[in-house]
Parts: sequence; structure tokens; C-alpha cells
Amino acid sequence: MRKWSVLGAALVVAGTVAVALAGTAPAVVKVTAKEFAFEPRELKVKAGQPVKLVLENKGVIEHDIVLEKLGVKTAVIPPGKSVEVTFTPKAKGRYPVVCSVPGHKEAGMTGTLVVE
Ligand SMILES: [Cu+2]
Repeated sequence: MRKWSVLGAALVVAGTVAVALAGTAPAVVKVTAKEFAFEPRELKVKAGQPVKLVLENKGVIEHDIVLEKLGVKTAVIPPGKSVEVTFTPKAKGRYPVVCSVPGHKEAGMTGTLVVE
């Protein structure tokens, strides 16, 4: 009986350390925007781990990146500039990514954030 409680306590401590480590190290995800696509189109991150999303505009007109279901939105940035936003996805799933400049989503500026 005693052995099991020691093992249980060790697991709880190990779990806490893992959560603490995940909490301190944001995953850096780089995305480029051009007319009219994001590269890459699919981004993979882990639930509960902070994400630093860096958008670089390699196009010739303004773009942004929006994950409406996660409440994430960057400023609209001009060509040659970049912008970053940090957030922590809590729940696993597939979240649509779009550029919110009128007409861009329809032209193909969409993608998916996969939270595993
Ligand atoms: Cu755009």
C-alpha cells in the first residue's frame, strides 16, 4: 500500500514538472502570407502549450491572420513586415485560419491550426 502512494506522489510531481515546462516554452510557429495563400496551410501545435505565431508578409499587399474560434487576430500588416501573437490553445481540435482582409479568404487565404 505504502509503495503505491509513493509512486502516486512521484507521478503527480512528474506531471506538475511537465506542465510547468510546457508552460514556459512557447512553440514558435512561422507562417508566411502572400497572394492569396498562407504557407504552410496546416499548422500543428499542442493543447495547453503557448504558441508564438509569427506572420511574415511576403506578398505585395496587406494581410493579417485570424483564428476566430480562438479569439486570435493580428494587425493587418503591409508587405515586408511581420507581426506576432501569443496564445495558448486549450482544447484539441481543428481551427480555421483566415486572412480577414476583404476577399482574401474567398481567394484562398485559409488554413488550419491542428491542436493535438
Ligand atoms: Cu490577405
